[in-house]
Amino acid sequence: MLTNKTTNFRHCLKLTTATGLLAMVALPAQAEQWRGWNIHPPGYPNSVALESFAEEVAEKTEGRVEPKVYHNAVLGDQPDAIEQTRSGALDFANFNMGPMGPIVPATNVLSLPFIFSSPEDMYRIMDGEIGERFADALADKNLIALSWFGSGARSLYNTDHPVTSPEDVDGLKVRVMNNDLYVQMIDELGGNATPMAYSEVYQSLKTGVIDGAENNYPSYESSGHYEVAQYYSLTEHLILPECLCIAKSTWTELSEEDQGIVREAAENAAQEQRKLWEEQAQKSREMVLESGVKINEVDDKSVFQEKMQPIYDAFIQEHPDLESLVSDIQNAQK
Ligand code: BDP
Repeated sequence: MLTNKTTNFRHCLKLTTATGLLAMVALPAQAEQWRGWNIHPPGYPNSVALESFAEEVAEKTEGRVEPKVYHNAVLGDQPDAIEQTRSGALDFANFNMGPMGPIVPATNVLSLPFIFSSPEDMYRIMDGEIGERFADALADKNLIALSWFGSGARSLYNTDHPVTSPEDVDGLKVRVMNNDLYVQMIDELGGNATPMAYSEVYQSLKTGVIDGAENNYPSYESSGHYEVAQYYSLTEHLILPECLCIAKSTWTELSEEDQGIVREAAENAAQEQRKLWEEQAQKSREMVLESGVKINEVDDKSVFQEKMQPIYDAFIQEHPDLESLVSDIQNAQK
């Protein structure tokens, strides 16, 4: 025989189950909570654009998807976050194509120094058929590139002197992003490259572990690197696209309608980011100048460019399948 206590418990359980079922019927389907990775602080052009993306997706899917952006790389450094997005542990992210190279070899083409002549050329080419080829290569590694952000041009900076010719790089310890091509790039200029996470650069500059690094104006400013490395030399050796990428598993779970919404929101975010970028690059430039940074032009960039030829040769020898991608980008700028 059942005791009263047990009967009551069973009764309770039945009621709870019934209420639970009712609730399930009455409530709308549960929202998908998306976690988004971002390396930059709030207010940075990419951060603002990612927030707009999240808002537009939440609004247009009527809450079926609720993306949340985590700024300042709190979810891990970039190479880590790329892996997390590939596996679906993270849902979306803004990735630079630099640290993407070791995972998606085709994207290394974008990291060949001086491959793009200007950010405008980069946008035009990435928005067209060539950009789709990169998106396909990313998709093969479980990353869906929805749109392309800009990141200006990267230039060298250091704590000691202006760089006007490759000789000025001789012996400099320079931090680079995690990609062997950048190690070769600094080697060719006679410096010593140290691949290192972005978050470690400030302290390493301060303590003299490295003498310099390379980045665009907004990152040079927002990271505070300009406080410690006050010579910024306009080598403009890399013009790297960045993607707004989604995990393939997250993408394929979406209905066709929601995929359309998400893609459009990503394209809008890219337009916003590109516009904000121009404004921020100006502001950051002025800000670092006011703080005493010495910016110098590099009159003859072709000397730097010529030094990069062995990198192109070795790359094509190692990846003959990517030769046409390299020449298609070059030809699209003639
Ligand atoms: C910034 C990029 C960011 C990189 C960083 C770096 O936007 O994705 O991680 O440079 O140098 O310009 O690591």
